[in-house]
Amino acid sequence: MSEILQELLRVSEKAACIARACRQEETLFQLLIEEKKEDEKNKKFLTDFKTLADVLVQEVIKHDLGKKFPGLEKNVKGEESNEFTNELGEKIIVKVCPTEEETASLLQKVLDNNEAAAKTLAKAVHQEVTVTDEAINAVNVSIPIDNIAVWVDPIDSTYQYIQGSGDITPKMGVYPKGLQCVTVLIGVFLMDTGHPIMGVINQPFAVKDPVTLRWTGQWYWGLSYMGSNICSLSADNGKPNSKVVDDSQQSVAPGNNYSAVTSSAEAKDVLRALSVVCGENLHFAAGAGYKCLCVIQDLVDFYVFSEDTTFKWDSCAPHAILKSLGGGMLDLSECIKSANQNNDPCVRPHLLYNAEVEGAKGADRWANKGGLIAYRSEQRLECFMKHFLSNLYLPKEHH
Ligand code: 2IP
Ligand code: CA
Repeated sequence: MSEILQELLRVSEKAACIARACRQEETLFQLLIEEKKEDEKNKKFLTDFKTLADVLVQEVIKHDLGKKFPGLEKNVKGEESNEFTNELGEKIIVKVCPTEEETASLLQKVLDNNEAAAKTLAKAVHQEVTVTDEAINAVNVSIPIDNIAVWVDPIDSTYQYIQGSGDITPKMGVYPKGLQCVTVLIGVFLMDTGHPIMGVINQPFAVKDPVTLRWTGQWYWGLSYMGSNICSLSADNGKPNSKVVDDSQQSVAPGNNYSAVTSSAEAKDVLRALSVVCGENLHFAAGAGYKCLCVIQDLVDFYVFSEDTTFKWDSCAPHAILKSLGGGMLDLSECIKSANQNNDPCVRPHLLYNAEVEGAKGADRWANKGGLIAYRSEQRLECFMKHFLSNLYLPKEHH
């Protein structure tokens, strides 16, 4: 059994429990949706609860992984910093304390003295969470703990987490927005090569009980290391006949051959090319992690995004899972460049996780600068890229 994978899954579930608690416990939900006007803000306290929820979940993941694997916590990285300086210049460090009571009193300091909310949150932070996943018990791969680091996105798709509805109807299985688009992402990579090797995606709001209105989650994991490729989903996803497409038939008109998901923020020329190639099978969805999940679940063939607004913490976990299924995640701008230079298509520009963007500052140091394309099948990728690229640079229509 791979203890590390087991622990990643367990902490992802704890994170999901905290995420659910913040929406389902009334004292916390009120804080989550509350938008304070500038002059209502109490300057002595950290008033942005959504940032606190994010940071706290990240700290729980770091704390629990460090407890089980001492030293690993130093290599757990994410978007959030746990240091806050309020407008009075006081520094507050949000962390998991040794006891629930201590965590509650620390949280009370940053929660405008709201004792009830601090206690509820501390209870979620210190609760015992256990998970059972038969398939994970069968994984027998030893991972070099000294050479691994972890990218964490505690709550991806924060906007949907706060504003999202629980009653969105999916289109061909894909949720364009809503709570289903929220994910907890934990990805492990090798520090020396930057390659992703393990990932967990936890979807805290996967299914809503129509009677109790309570949510249950769903998790997905994958491991791809030294020739071992194991995933919580099988490579054919249990639907062996779901995608029988003969890519060699060039006469088949593009338009319903391929399917893709992208962001509503995608650039116009890319959208135009995607629409030509995918037709009605082009989807839009919120959340970088969720869009990857659509590829992992085989709801679409590709997630394509040309902008630089996804980050290492968004892609590391899904990338590892895609690798375990025989796919991957590439730098889109490098793919376009190498296609133009007629380079060997076998040498693919996989995203790496250990190197900063040169000259960038802040979060942008860890941006997926050249955009990305996520895929499950190498073969389909190759054919898709040909169609996509040939449509990307069509001369614009003259008026
Ligand atoms: C965001 C989130 C957004 C996504 C953006 C991510 O992370 O996943 O939904 O934009 O790239 O960085 P889009 O939905 O347009 O793809 P977070 O919510 O954690 O800031
Ligand atoms: Ca994110």
